[in-house]
Amino acid sequence: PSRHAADPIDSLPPTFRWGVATSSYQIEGAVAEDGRTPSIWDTFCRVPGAVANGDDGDVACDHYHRMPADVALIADLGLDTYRFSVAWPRVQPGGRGPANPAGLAFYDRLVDELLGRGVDPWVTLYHWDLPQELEDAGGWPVRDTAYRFADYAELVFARLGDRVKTWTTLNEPWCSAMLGYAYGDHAPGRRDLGDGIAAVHHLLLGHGLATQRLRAAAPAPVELGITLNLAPADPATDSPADRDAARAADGLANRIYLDPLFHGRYPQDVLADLAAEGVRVPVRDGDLEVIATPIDVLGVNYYFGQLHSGVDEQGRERDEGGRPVRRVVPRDLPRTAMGWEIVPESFTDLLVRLHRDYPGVPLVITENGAAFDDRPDEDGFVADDDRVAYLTEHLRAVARARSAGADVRGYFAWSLLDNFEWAYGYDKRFGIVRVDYDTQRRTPKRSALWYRDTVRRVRDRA
Ligand code: PNW
Repeated sequence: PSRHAADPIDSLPPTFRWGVATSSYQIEGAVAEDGRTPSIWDTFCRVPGAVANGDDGDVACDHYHRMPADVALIADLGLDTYRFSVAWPRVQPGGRGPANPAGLAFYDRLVDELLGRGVDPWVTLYHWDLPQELEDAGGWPVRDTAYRFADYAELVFARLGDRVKTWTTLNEPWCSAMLGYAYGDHAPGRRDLGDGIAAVHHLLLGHGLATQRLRAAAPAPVELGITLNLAPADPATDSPADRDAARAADGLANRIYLDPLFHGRYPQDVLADLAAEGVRVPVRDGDLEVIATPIDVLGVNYYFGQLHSGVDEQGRERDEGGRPVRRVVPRDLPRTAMGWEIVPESFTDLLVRLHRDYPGVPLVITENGAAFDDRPDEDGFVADDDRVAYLTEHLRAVARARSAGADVRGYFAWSLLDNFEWAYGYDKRFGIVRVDYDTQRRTPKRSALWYRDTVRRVRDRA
């Protein structure tokens, strides 16, 4: 085959990792089995109006009882890696104290099932299901939670570390901290900027402490990392006000995580913005050294980019309270069912920018995908050409970023299955495999077959 591939996807190397991702609360169900205690999401789902249709994760995709068949699905798609998360309240009920062997046994079986089918397990330790008891003790705004997380990480590692070689501490601390504690859209539903920022710091501290503990506990080399959802923030125009709005948005979405992780400091401009709101980051001596503990891989979740403006519709740069105007300017671009603008070019820009500003750390796309208004035929098959187009364009964006020097090592589609999409409940479907929630039947969508064929083609070319 020619070295100059017509499709940039065909330039991805033979060593490139191909996978799918899920998370515990979104697929497992079985919320009261084998000693699992409630998480903040079990509680939040019971708050009237918090989740669409009053949906919850009680049953979800019933993955807890269908795990071997779901693993078979992954293997049949020809994928080499599966990214899943461990439910903290399953393996350490209440968030402290001894392990729950029955809860750990599930992940033990999952790992063995994967390895038996030639699929590499990638474990995420925290994908948002904080034990409710820890929330009752203050949650992520409280410093102690970081230490509880490090203990929990060690306990999972002690059981799975002999077979799992890649570990992600946190999934998307922006969502945990800001959606959970500052904006109230996610569990536990608090709305306080100070709580949100304290949560940011304690999540990062927990990440650093856990990284140190796992590194010390590992007998052989392991790959340790964190996954961030990074949101490209571009100015709507070249005006100083719009550029400042984009700077501020980038600061709070991206640099407040990246700078401490890779440069050992919080960005000054973000600290100044927060101080203007009367908020400070609760940093203690030595915290930043812990947070900047070297990692082996940065997980990047990308869904959309946004344009930002510092000017309102009337041309004013200050709101009534004298604060700078901050607003997202919608573009005339196609959107997913989430209302998210489809901007693959921003994905390339983001990866190239990471390579430039935070050089040296390999990148893996730990999530990328889209919800669309799927219409199954009478056999449950979904001809999701919109999702195929989304995934194709975004994989091309990854390949282009690699050609521009970004060290991207792999790609995980979000998600294997339609699942519990947080505050949107079961309304929004991100799966490449359809789930019929009445029968729990799984039917690969056209996008799953496309993904299988693409992976096979790229591997065969090599
Ligand atoms: C991620 N935003 O969440 C999560 O890691 C997944 O669990 C989730 O299902 C997936 O993306 C799709 O939403 C996000 O508002 C939630 O920017 C919200 C945002 C981004 C990511």
